[in-house]
Amino acid sequence: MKNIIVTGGCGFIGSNFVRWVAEHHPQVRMTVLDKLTYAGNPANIEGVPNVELVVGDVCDAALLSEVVPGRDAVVHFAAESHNDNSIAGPEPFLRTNVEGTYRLLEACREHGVRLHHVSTDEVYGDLALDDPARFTEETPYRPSSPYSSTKAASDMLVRAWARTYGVAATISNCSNNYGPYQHVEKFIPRQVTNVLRGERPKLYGDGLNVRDWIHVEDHSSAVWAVLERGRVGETYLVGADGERSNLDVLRAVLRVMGEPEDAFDRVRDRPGHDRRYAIDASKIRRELGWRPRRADFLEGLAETVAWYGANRAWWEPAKDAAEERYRAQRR
Ligand code: NAD
Ligand code: TDX
Repeated sequence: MKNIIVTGGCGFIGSNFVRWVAEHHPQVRMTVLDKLTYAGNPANIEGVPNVELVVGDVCDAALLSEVVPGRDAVVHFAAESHNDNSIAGPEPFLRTNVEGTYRLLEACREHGVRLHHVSTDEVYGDLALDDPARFTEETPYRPSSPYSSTKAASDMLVRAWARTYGVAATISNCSNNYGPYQHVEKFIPRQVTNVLRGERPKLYGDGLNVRDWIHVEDHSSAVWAVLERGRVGETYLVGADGERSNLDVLRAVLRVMGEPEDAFDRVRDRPGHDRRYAIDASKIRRELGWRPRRADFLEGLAETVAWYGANRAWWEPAKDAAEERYRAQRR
């Protein structure tokens, strides 16, 4: 891997991946292809060596036929990624997540380029709180939200193109990421930036929903492991044994920020809200020797809180618009 395209490389995970690759594999040249939607910020990759930014849409077949040929791989992070937005307006999710993945598959097929598709554990639906099971690569797809159903559709396209046309594709399905540069609409940054602005955090429903948290650096190293050592045609689940209820996470945020643990509001629940996600990452550990290095959640959380405190100029311009969207959704 010497020359790769990173779609969505100005978003949260894509930009962390770009910075991680630049640090750990400085010989790799990266072209970031990003539409710069509300979620994309070129400042996220400013100053990173060996990176070129092409502003454009993954649905633009003509553009793909210019940038894809001759690459070692396309690493596909670009997506509409927020569940609440998908409930309020699903159309861009269909376009970017489904049609965009289709266009990339066609470009990779035509030009014989490897594709790594970055996906989510949400394609498996949810588990009950008391279910001992965790998701594995064999769990049947059962997505619940417009967002997760479009990600499930994109995974299916990748599998079909790999089997039918022999596209050299791999897929990773990761659990909930946290860390620096995450958009203020998402759970942890929303609560941290609320506290920083003197506003109360907002917890959906009873707050007992469980997410399986992983630091974004560990997701980056997992995607790299699949790119370098993954078997073409395979799917790898990525997680760091980080199951926690939203209530626990919120109380931890409040503790780290020196606030009383009950200083938050309960608000209307998300329609169709998935109860619990949990990943069994044995396959990527066993086959690729991947290990999470940032598995201490409370340490990573404290560092993330400090990052938002030190980077107000990065998140403040996006905060009012994000809260306006929530007001319209009344969450
Ligand atoms: P994000 O919303 O922060 O970033 C998405 C990026 O894609 C932005 O830079 C945006 O400008 C770009 N983009 C959107 N539409 C585009 C288009 N049509 N063409 C080109 N670029 C476009 O998302 P994220 O949280 O960084 O997620 C990245 C990927 O990882 C997504 O595919 C998501 O499904 C997956 N994922 C996310 C998580 C998580 O916890 N956030 C977990 C597992 C998987
Ligand atoms: O204000 C909030 N209050 C709240 O209680 C917000 C924004 C969220 N929540 C809850 C909903 C979820 O149970 O917190 C949990 C996490 O919410 P999000 O950050 O919106 O993440 P989630 O819906 O779990 O999806 C995330 O992980 C999987 C990413 O956004 C997806 O892109 C990824 O695929």
